[in-house]
Amino acid sequence: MPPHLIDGEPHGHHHDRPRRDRRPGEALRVGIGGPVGSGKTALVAALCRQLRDQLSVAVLTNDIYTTEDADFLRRHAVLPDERITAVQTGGCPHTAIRDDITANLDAIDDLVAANPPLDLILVESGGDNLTATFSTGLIDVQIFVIDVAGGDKVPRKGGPGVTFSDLLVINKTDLAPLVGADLEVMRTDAERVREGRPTAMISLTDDPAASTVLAWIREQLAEAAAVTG
Ligand SMILES: Nc1nc2c(ncn2[C@@H]2O[C@H](COP(=O)(O)OP(=O)(O)OP(=O)(O)O)[C@@H](O)[C@H]2O)c(=O)[nH]1
Ligand SMILES: [Mg+2]
Repeated sequence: MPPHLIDGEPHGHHHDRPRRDRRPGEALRVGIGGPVGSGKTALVAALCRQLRDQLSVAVLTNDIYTTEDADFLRRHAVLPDERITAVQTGGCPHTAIRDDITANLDAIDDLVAANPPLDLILVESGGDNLTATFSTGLIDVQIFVIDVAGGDKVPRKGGPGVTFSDLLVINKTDLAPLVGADLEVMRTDAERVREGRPTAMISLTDDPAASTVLAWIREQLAEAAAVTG
């Protein structure tokens, strides 16, 4: 099944939360959150592969006890080592991206210092549950990634990530027949709780370029460039 955007209107909704003050020339920071195993790191890898030749990209990962996600990205050489860094969050991954974001901000400073001027920084949150969201002091826009294997009830359950993220990604549509998930139900429920915010249904297995998410990121970059010059 091809990737599909539910809401085709790229600028069709109003921002409903405060935004970080981006200074001219600063990288756009995109948060990528969502439950354990939904495909956040796979999406980060896909985006890096697609964007690294045209843009200056860096990645920051948040893991609970390890640096596994950063190690995976390095092992697969999606970016040079100095463009990938990790924060080990200890017990509470959502605290590090929502409440006490100091370690993340320090890590971003380090990425900026170690590299030529950056256009884009992808910040992956430690996977935990449906309640994790990023502080607007840390990122400019956020993507929330859920997957089909979690069941077709997930969009209906809502939660801040599912409802208010700037882009909801429903990944692993290739698994729908295997787990008996109804994609049409997921699409309709997402549409209802999100009230016009966009949703992308994708399969990184079928579309390793993550084309709909990529198009959305390019749109965000263009919009950000128009604002700060
Ligand atoms: N079938 C299928 N598997 C996928 C897809 N996308 C990712 N996966 C697999 O799902 C597993 C988890 O993917 P990750 O990218 O590690 O997920 P994550 O959200 O980063 O996980 P945590 O960081 O541990 O929370 C991996 O084995 C991926 O290969 C997809 O579209 N279809
Ligand atoms: Mg991960």
